[in-house]
Amino acid sequence: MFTVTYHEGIVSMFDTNTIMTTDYIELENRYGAKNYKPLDVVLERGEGIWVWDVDGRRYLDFLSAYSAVNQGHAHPRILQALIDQAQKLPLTSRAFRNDQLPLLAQELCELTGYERMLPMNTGAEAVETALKLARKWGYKVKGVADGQAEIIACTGNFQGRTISIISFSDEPQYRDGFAPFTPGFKTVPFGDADALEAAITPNTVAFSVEPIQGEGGIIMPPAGYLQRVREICTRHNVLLIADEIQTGLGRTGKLLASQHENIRADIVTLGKALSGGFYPVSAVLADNAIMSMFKPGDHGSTFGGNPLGAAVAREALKVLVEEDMIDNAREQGDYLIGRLQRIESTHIKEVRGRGLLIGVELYPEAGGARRFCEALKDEGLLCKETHDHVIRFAPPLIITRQEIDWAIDRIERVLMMD
Ligand code: IF1
Repeated sequence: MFTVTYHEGIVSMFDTNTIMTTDYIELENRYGAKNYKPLDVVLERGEGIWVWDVDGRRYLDFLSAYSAVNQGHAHPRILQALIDQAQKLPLTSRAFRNDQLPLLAQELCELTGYERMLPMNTGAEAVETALKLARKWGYKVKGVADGQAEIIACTGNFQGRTISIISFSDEPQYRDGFAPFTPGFKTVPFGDADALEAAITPNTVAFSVEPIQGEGGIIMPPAGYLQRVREICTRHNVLLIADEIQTGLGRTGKLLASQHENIRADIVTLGKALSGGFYPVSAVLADNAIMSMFKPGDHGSTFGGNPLGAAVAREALKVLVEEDMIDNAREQGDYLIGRLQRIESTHIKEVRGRGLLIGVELYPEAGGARRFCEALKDEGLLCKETHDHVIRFAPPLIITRQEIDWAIDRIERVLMMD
């Protein structure tokens, strides 16, 4: 039975000492917008690669909150940075300066080799910032007629959910019911450098690409693609925007996925693990020639660059480097991909990925990836399907070989089921 208890005027229908998974699911179904179809697991605690649900069951997190907890859940050093700063000064707005943003700016620029950074909050805001930066550069530097700037993106992209970003999405569900769309975008097939070159016009100001397409299904580019894209953009005076919000910060075994092909984008967007999963922090990186397009008042955000987020991001970057998580992602990712490739399941069409960003594509006859994710949940491993037939495996970058072996035993058992 329910007991009605009041907490500062908020009526809770449940006694939170006896509430169970099904109660939480019922509440969320009753009061929450249905904009997701999550697995029916209700989590209440996380530590490292492990999370626990309200019934005390432990799971290995193989999604890492879509690569936002590369450093592992509740990393103690980042937690302490959050607590320390929260007790001092969480927010100033950019009307005033604070003592954390300048240090994050220096540390992030020195780590990535870019001259300037612009702090935002969500990944989508960073992508929108990059688009605005590219358009303004197009008008002020390249000389594109006002209002004529074109930006090229790739089919199969996922770079956020704002109306301008879905304006270049080719996923019907992400667009359905949200027209009219922002003009000035076109798409070319991901991986096809010739198609990119053919699509460039004198009004093209930028090409925006994920080095590996995440939500598109962990789609790897052909070898040399990013190098050809870099050469084409340079030759046509088109800015190369690399969306590293999911692939960056060690996920693929290098600081930035672009580094696997030794290319340097003109603009880079970061997010997710930039805060270790504690707080929305995103950033746009560029050199002075591009970032100087923004004059005071051109662009901003209430929370962008706030001291709490900056303090958290500083520590998140420090632990990523000091605890050697990037090399571990490469080493353990190679091991995990190798183990997955040796699973002799008739369901598996392809195992692909780099570092700890891995997709296992199933044949359509397998009946869709969701049921395998449900079965893996029951085995104590949390992961998420993407685009029906791909299971995404993306554990925190701190995972050990022994923990991968624990996971593989369960993945193999589930993928061998009918
Ligand atoms: C959802 C996945 C989806 C991103 C890249 C920008 C953003 C994302 C490469 C925007 C965000 C999240 C959004 C979340 C699910 C997840 C996701 F790819 F990571 F799995 F959807 F594609 N660029 N990806 O991956 O960042 O505004 O969310 O901070 O919207 O369902 P955001």
